[in-house]
Amino acid sequence: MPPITLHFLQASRSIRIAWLLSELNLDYDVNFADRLPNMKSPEDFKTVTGNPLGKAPALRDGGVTVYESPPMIHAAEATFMLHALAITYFPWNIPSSVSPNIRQQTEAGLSINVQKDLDWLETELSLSTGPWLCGSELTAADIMMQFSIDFIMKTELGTGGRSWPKIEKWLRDCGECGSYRRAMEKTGYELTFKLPEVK
Ligand SMILES: N[C@@H](CCC(=O)N[C@@H](CS)C(=O)NCC(=O)O)C(=O)O
Repeated sequence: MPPITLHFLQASRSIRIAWLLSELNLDYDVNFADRLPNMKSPEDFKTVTGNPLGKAPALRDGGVTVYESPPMIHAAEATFMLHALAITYFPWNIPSSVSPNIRQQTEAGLSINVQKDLDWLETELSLSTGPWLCGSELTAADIMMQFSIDFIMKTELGTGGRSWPKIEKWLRDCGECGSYRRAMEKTGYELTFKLPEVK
């Protein structure tokens, strides 16, 4: 039996990984799931994949499960920013005839993904062997992720008033990192992003 299992949700990004494995001539098993009528994946599929975000694809290689490819660098944009920006853009574009109640319900629905993402990052940081996302050394993953997380935390987009202590410590460490401070001094950068008032 091949040691690799691809958790494959139909009509999804899962095809990327099937293609990649195929291109690499790697043998693999496939755990298929069809989408539910609401286009979500079945609950048991989410449990089986081992992906705490409950998304596909996920790939198990021996004892290791990988999701988000390439991990963290891709996730900074394609997961964290995508989910947060949906909440940013929504009030800018919603017709003023839509009731406040519907607006609140929609924002609450969109916030679920942001909070799941932050829960995942909190877990990753608790599993790290050092202060950074991938252990004791600063990597591109930290540098990519820092802006996304700083943006979400400062604007409180979708955070629902919750706190994530490990993420907050990691953000402070990023802020105190010598190369970050040098980049700030050179560019005059500061993140002061005020979301416009909703009409
Ligand atoms: N950034 C992630 C996105 C994963 C993702 O959002 N997958 C969708 C399918 S394309 C999914 O699992 N949706 C089902 C659900 O949310 O229940 C990646 O590239 O792996």
